[in-house]
Amino acid sequence: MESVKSVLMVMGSPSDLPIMQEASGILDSFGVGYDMKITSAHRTPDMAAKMAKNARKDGYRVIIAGAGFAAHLAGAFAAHSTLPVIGVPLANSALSGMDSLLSTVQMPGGIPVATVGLDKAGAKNAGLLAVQILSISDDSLIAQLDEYRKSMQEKVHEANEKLVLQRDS
Ligand code: RP5
Repeated sequence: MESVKSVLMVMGSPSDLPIMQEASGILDSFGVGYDMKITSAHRTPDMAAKMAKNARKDGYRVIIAGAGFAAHLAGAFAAHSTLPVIGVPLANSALSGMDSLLSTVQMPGGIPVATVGLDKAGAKNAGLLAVQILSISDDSLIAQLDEYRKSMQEKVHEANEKLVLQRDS
């Protein structure tokens, strides 16, 4: 099981925390170590750049970056690090996240950001994608991922059984 802090999770504001906890919840449930920091591409650009530049030598293997509005945090981290960066666009603006989605996903060729969907489902998938990346070199995570998928399948089967029972009653 991963015990070191393999994931650096950053977000642009404390207001992003309730959504980004979907990602940390996944990492917790898989026993993956992480650090969580507030830093902003716009409000604390030097701090964000320094964190990104140091991320690999600090021992992290994946970066998750969540931000809303003109969301440049994931791109800024990707600009300063060759670690895989997963971007989570947040839907907290007057444009309901269309701004952060496009800011995060539309990276110029050469600097990739693996952008997941908006908000809670996106943050959850960011956590899972980080686990999947780490599973390349950690067999215990493969077994847990298999178990996670199996339990999702069982829930669907159970839901179908309930539907049949409701129809027959
Ligand atoms: C972004 O601006 C942050 O990621 C946050 O989603 C958004 C609004 O921040 P606050 O004004 O709530 O601090 O940089």
